Amino acid sequence: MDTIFAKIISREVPADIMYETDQVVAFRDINPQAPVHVLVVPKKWVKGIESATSEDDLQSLLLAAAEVARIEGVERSGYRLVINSGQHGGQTVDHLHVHVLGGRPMAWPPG
Ligand code: DGP
Repeated sequence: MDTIFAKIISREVPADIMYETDQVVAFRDINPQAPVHVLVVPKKWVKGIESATSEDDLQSLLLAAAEVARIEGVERSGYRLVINSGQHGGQTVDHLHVHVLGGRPMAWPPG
């Protein structure tokens, strides 16, 4: 499915890509909610975590998110990984992605 993230992966739409592997692309969120706010996106389209299967490489996705946190220098101070799913989850782009949020304390529970 051709979402905005597919266009970022194919470089049709510019983004601040700060990390890439054969499996994922990571780029800065256009509307950052924290000093560090990076989206980690699988190159292979998956609509969301609710439709992911064991065929999808979720391990690479999560390990890439942890690597992004390391690169951004928030590993020691701490950070949050978020996957929004569906309407109540606040998902606005139908292409699975992990938010890496850091650089400030995070509230719990989320609003
Ligand atoms: P979610 O609500 O979990 O589906 O998050 C989607 C995020 O994608 C949201 O925080 C804003 C971000 N976003 C949407 N369009 C673009 C874009 O064109 N470029 C970048 N860098 N981020 C985008």
